[in-house]
Amino acid sequence: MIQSSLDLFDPHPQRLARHTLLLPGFALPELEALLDALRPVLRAAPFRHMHTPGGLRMAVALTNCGALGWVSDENGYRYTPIDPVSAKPWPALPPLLVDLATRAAAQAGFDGFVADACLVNHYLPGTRLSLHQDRDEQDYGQPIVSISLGLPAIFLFGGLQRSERPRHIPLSHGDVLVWGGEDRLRFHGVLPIKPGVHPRMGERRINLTLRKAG
Ligand code: MD6
Ligand code: FE
Repeated sequence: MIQSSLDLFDPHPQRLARHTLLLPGFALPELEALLDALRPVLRAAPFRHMHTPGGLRMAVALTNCGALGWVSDENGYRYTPIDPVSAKPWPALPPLLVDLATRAAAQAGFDGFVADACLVNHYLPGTRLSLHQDRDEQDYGQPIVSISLGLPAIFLFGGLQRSERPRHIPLSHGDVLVWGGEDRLRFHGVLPIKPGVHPRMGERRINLTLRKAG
């Protein structure tokens, strides 16, 4: 069968699990505006390598914007209103990002999602993110909206037990993943990023996760 060429430009959402929806290319129409909005955020709160409570330096560099930002140090993981590096509030969440997340969440059946936190992860080739659960937010009834930019990644999509073998989900530049409900506490991670240079983003992958943390 010959695939309609239109499908290449308007791929269908893919339901990966009951409450997990992959929206291929969903962020692409607003990509340049999104990058414009991100630039001042990264100036005010540059990427940094945090440490796990056990003292290990995280391979992923990260920062935040929004009323709350996720931090990790010797005292544990938590959301804080203040960036410990600048000692100022995190930069504001760009309205464009809040709106994109609300629309993506609605497509997945989560109406009225309003993000108050955005964690920004930076990966170089070779960087990985080990299996974890996201459980520092107040209300697990709220979904997480994840936007992938730059180099492609293999997302590890596991189960509610760490021991469950994760599925491998390819994520590309502009893809948006929404998950919540019974999938909200699934273990997940990212395999080491393959070497490469993305035509728009260069030698990196950036992932934005929008959350309702407070
Ligand atoms: C990443 N993402 O894709 C890491 N967490 O770089 C996450 O850890 C994540 O994509 C919760 C929900 C969606 C995610
Ligand atoms: Fe996560």
